[in-house]
Amino acid sequence: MVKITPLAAIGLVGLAGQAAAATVKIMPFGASIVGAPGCWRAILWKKLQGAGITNTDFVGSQKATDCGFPYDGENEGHAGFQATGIVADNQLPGWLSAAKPDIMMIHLGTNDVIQRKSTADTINAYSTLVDQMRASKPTMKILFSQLIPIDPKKFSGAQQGIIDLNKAIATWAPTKSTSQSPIVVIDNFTGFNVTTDTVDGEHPNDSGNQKLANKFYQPLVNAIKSVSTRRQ
Ligand SMILES: *[C@@H]1O[C@H](CO)[C@@H](O)[C@H](O)[C@H]1NC(C)=O
Ligand SMILES: *[C@@H]1O[C@H](CO)[C@@H](O)[C@H](O)[C@H]1NC(C)=O
Ligand SMILES: CC(=O)N[C@H]1CO[C@H](CO)[C@@H](O)[C@@H]1O
Repeated sequence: MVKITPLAAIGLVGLAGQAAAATVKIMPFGASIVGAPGCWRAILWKKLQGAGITNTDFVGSQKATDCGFPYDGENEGHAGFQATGIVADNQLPGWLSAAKPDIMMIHLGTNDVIQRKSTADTINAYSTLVDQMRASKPTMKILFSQLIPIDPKKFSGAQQGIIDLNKAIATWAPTKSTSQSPIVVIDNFTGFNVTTDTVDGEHPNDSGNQKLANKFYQPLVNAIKSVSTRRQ
């Protein structure tokens, strides 16, 4: 972190190149698919480095897990957590104020479905969480992933719950999106196969991690650019 004196700050206003290099903080947010181990985040970080996008800081109270190579792995992925539970326990505001993200990258709700929370209750929880994100930063950029499928043989009935919640996310997100704080929906369901892309019918394997990284990549690059060009 470089300390910017008032004089240098004035200089930055006119220098698009330097302004674009300002650090953009990204909070990956969700449950075990995000955090434990969540190696799609490592692959995603590596893709950003490969593209020369290095002005990022992944943030959150959870540390990097071992994904075979070093990467910026802080995150807010809490194994077993539900969107409805995070709201009930009012956990997000504290995580946000500790880390101050510019971008939220979210895959959250699989445990709500497994624990039979209704689609409506989970969507209501999402709305509260988005309000909390905007209370932390009014211009928060929000990447909201639809949920990857889970194996219906292992989680009886849950597959349909995932499909229902994904449909609800697609209709809810545009109503909650604003121009200063857009919600971009990322379709992580289509093309994801529980047999070949997960280790256990739920958590992504190498192939699934690659797919998640690929789906998140371009929306994340767009969000990083929109944050860094706005910065002064
Ligand atoms: C997933 O992969 C398995 C094994 O290759 C295949 O039998 C199945 O049809 C695939 N499912 C989907 C939804 O593509
Ligand atoms: C998981 O990913 C690897 C590497 O892409 C693949 O070869 C394997 O068949 C996948 N499935 C399981 C169940 O590990
Ligand atoms: C099953 C499911 O939720 N599929 C959705 C995946 O995302 C696309 C585009 O966002 C939707 O059209 C599908 O219905």
